[in-house]
Amino acid sequence: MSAPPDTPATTAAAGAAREAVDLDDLVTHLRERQPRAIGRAISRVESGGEAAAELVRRVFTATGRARTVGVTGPPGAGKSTLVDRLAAAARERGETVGILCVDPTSPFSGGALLGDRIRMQGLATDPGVFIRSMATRGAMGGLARATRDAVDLLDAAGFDWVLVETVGVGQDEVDVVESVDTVVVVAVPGLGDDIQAIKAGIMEIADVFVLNKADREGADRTFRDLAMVLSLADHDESTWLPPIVKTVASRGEGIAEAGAAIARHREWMEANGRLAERRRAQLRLRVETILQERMLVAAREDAGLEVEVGRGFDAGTDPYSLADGLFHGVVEAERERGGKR
Ligand SMILES: Nc1nc2c(ncn2[C@@H]2O[C@H](COP(=O)(O)OP(=O)(O)O)[C@@H](O)[C@H]2O)c(=O)[nH]1
Ligand SMILES: [Mg+2]
Repeated sequence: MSAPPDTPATTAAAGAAREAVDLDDLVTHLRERQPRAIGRAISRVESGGEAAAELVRRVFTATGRARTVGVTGPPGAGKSTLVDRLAAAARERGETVGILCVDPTSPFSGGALLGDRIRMQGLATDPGVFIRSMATRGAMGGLARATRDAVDLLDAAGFDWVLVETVGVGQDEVDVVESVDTVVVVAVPGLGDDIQAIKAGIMEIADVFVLNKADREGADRTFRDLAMVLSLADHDESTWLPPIVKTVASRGEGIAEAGAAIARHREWMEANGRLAERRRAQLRLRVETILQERMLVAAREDAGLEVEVGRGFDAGTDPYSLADGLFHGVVEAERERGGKR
């Protein structure tokens, strides 16, 4: 167009063009598995909004190839140690590994600890391994959304494995582990009453149990207790019975067996059409999360949520009527925009 060089319109257009080039570069370098680009891309999905959406849209067709594994369990169970060993084993087979560490209770220590340990084994300088701690800032549910997006990024970057370590088990962690193909639950000996908690909360999501710290007293007993609880669950030929694998992750014992159990689960899922089923459920969950996040943002930005709530409070309006009004406000604003943001 013929606008003078320094009008806001041309500045904005130039900015948008620069953005597009930046995004092209970012995607290209991400696909080349350049660590800096991967790091920047993950920061983008962490910040959420349109920046995250744009990036995921761009890489999505390149996803679906990586084997994704969630590792969850109580703090100190040995999740990081196990992830580290599984990564090292994969590297020995010549496979690449992307690792995400999600610990809402401690934004730094988890990743730092993991980083230190990997560094000790010399994996830190290995271009076949990428490690990242997910930041916890952002809205409720934002961490789970960002983690799912980050799994896509590592998948698109071409890592053979994406391992997600989460400290369990709150809803955020359940959401996170629901976004992987195989969920590994790490237990330790001497759980006692915790077996009940495992039974209640996490039994349903475990595909493989790892009984770590098998060098500790009471390992056999906990193994039997776990097996008992598992045998009580409904089970026939059409369901997967989660295996229990004993490991001493700190000494590298049982790692091959744990890796084999993970591989077996994945093969079973593929052979039974369960992988597609699970991924479809995951897609639905993601869409729902995005819709929730979007609706809230739109209600705040386009329908004046804050002001309306203030008015409603003074007038004694009930919450349903307020939500109705805001919902209509969002729909109205969307129509005026013609569906364009
Ligand atoms: N005795 C014993 N200690 C272990 C084992 N695996 C890990 N640890 C130690 O347990 C501590 C916690 O491990 P970490 O991997 O950080 O646990 P996370 O919090 O679940 O990630 C560390 O000091 C590890 O060295 C094991 O199999 N046996
Ligand atoms: Mg850890």
